Amino acid sequence: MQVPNLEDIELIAKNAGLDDLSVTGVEPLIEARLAIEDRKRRGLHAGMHFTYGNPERATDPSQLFDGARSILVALRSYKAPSFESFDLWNAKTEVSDGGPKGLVASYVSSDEYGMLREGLMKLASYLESFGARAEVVMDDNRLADRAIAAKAGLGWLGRNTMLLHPELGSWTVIGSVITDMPLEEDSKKLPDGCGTCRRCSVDCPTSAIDEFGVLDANRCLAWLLQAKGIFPRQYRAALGNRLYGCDDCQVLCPVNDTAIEGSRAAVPREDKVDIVALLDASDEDLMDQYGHWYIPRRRPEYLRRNALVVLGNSRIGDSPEVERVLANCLASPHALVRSHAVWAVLRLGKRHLIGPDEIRTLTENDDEGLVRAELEEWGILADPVSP
Ligand code: B12
Ligand code: SF4
Ligand code: SF4
Repeated sequence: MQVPNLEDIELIAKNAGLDDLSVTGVEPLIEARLAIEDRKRRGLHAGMHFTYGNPERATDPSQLFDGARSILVALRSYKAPSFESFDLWNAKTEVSDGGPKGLVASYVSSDEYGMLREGLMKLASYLESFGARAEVVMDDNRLADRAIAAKAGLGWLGRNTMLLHPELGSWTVIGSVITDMPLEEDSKKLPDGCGTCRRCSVDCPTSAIDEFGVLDANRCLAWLLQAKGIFPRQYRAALGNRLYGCDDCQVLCPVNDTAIEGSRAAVPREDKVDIVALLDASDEDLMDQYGHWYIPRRRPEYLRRNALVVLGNSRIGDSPEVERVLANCLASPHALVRSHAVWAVLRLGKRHLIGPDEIRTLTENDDEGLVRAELEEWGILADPVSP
């Protein structure tokens, strides 16, 4: 099989919006496997599946297909959020003239995964034109992306667990093309560049990073926004205005201070969401607008759950619009939504929205006792009708 030279591959990658690329082999990622198993054993994965579902497979790229020999690992750099949109140490929802806004993490504020996939597909087609087999794998349970990128020498794994590229920083998404083509390896493992810095550990709003490179997903806001069930009460205030994802441990990272921007920008999407409009939207509209997010069980009530926590954190005073949507949420058919509406109402000091009639209807169809538990937390009698 004829093998193309790396310069040509790099040029195609660059033109396809990929900002760095390296070639590595398919040997197993032993340290990564041990790391995943360790997090699992300690319960730090918070029940997530992803690479934790089958650590052995996720860290053995040779299993991707019979005959796989080389991996092109690519990074796509995306735009860092503007510093002004952050209120890092004082969690509170931004309240502007247009009402409270929820913040969307930068990697989804434009279609970065779409652009990454497109770029990787172009690389795969190029290899296929030489008669090779080539498959794209990105953000997939079958491969630990950061570990393969670190092995390919595209950066080091930082204290915050991100892959830190010496020039692009951590504002990158990672993907690979696996091929049976015998490409020459050009990777060289980079040394740790974090040194004695501990900023991400110190400033994470929920102290989710204690040990170097170990994330406790039970505390990580990025995960809690995607997890099923109630949003844990102890982390609601810390959520501040984050509606989807969390960028704090990157915004604070000094390596990102000098990060250069990628070559091709993706089409921007929303980076701030109007919370009142979200809570007013129908199920259908919510899924149309935010269906590209990871939403537990694909159920729109989880978007409302998260939006209600954000709303509760806003310091909005008198606002008929806000009171109207809160009253609607208190009457939601979903106990999950009602329980978070109770929290938001009481956190905003709007106790008058919960009268005796509301208490009665709130606790109906509350099989798991979610609303009752919330009312009890606030010292409100949950069941005035029972004997
Ligand atoms: C599960 C997951 C999450 C979980 C858990 C994250 C975590 N830190 O584990 C949650 C939902 C919290 C999450 C959040 C985010 N995620 Co995420 N996530 C993933 C996913 C699907 C799997 C990650 C994984 O395997 N975790 C398992 C743990 C144990 O891995 P780890 O902590 O990274 O540890 C690795 C290293 O320690 C390594 N290792 C340890 N020792 C050694 C030694 C050597 C020599 C080597 C080579 C490796 C190695 O082994 C481990 C396994 O890779 C990947 C996609 C994928 N398929 O890989 C994206 C991914 C990691 N996420 C990504 C992003 C962008 C994010 C967010 C920034 C999104 C946001 N803004 O909200 C946050 C960042 C939070 C953070 N600090 O991690 C990017 C990261 C890009 C980058 N430059 O690092 C990825 C790679 C997706 C992608 N394809 O681009 N994510
Ligand atoms: S994503 Fe946010 S909550 Fe998670 S570790 Fe980073 S700073 Fe902490
Ligand atoms: S904030 Fe400091 S310790 Fe954390 S990842 Fe960045 S350089 Fe490393």
